[in-house]
Amino acid sequence: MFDLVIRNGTVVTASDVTQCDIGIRGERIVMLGESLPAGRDEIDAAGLYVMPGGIDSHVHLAQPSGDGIVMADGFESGTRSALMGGNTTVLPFCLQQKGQTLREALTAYHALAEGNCLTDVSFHLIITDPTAGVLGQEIPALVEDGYTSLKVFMTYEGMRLHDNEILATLDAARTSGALVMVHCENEDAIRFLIGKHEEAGDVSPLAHATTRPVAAEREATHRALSLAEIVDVPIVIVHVSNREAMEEIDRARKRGVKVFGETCPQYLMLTADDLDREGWEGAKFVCSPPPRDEASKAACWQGLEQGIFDLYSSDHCPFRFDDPAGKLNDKGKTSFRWIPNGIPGVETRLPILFSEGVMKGRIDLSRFVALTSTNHAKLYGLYPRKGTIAVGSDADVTLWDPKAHRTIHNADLHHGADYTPYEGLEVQGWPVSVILRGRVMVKDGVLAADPGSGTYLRRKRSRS
Ligand code: DUC
Ligand code: ZN
Ligand code: ZN
Repeated sequence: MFDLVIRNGTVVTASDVTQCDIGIRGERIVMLGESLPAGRDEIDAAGLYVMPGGIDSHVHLAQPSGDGIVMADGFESGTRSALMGGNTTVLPFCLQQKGQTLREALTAYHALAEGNCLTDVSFHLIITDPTAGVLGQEIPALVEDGYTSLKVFMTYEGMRLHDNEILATLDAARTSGALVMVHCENEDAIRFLIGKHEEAGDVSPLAHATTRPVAAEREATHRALSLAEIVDVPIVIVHVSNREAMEEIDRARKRGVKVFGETCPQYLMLTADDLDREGWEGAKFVCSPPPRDEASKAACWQGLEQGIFDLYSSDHCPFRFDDPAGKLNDKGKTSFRWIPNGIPGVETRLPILFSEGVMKGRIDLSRFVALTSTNHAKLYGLYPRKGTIAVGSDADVTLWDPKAHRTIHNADLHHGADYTPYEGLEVQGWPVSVILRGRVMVKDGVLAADPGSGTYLRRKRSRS
């Protein structure tokens, strides 16, 4: 007897679309086939797409964000929002503060997550202080313990690494088998431009976009790829916003560099004009890299369709808008440079790509699954436990109703932010039910589980 059978659905994986039933026992899928025998529980998925649960491998939760600024989501609200948006696993970032060991950072971050999650979680490590101990001892030991991915920043004073530090971190990653994600923007160029804009009295949210131009992202992307080529190690270029950075990725691939590309909903749906909205409203769209122009949006869509991008992630980095601890903090109201960088999106990531990508014929169902789940699992060491529907995999399943029409309103979302950048967007297709390791967490749009249902995932090395 199965514990749960999902019957009559159209099962979609990154390789196939088939009609079959799914038999689940305990936390795992144990059988796929036609007309499976009865289960203790049954879900009739007729008319629905049955897909692997979404994996969002780029999420910021409870991340320290500077003086008096508080991220709008911790683990409970962030994973609840992820779950309601069709995700079963998220990978947030554990930030090493300068002077901290990675173990200290992890202990604090695990304490925040423990008992509070509604999806499974696993952490990437942000390296801000690559000491000899971090590089020589901690990274190799932590990779063995299942922390198999790192992020480095080329921008933000206090977080950015210089080229010599990036090289040393890439080298430690190569030796230990970690995968490095790189935030590519040229800090010195941005500082220079911020100085110019402030001198000229141009402090509006739009100046956030003009002081972080495509050239600053393109140059840093080129440099990161060159450094990876020199060390001979794979890297992930995260949150790519425009064609020129995409071309750097393409050229590096042709030289034989192993590089993976990620883009995000904001680069498909928003432009710098959104930062120029009335009053200080533009602050709602301040994120880095910034949204660009219509041509960049079209280029990023092309990158999803044609394979420049392997990953589509939210870069959920939520701050409240009308809040002294958020976008409109005292200094944030005086200049763009004090507006915290980041926008919410973990709950809307999948519906946006389903509606704008699949329903509008830009990508097919299997590509949707690859971009939103399977590739994340493969790259970050969770496959085949996660990211597919197969015998032996965790029973992480999302049921999609392709006929559902919704208008996105912040009031209906579950994150801690007081706005969504996609307010009023009409979408077709919605994740109506979500199953996490065999447990029905969301049933017909209604949350049916408590915090603590999600577990921490130790990961293998990347299958890149
Ligand atoms: N980089 C991110 O990856 N997320 C939000 C802000 C940032 O700069
Ligand atoms: Zn980043
Ligand atoms: Zn991010």
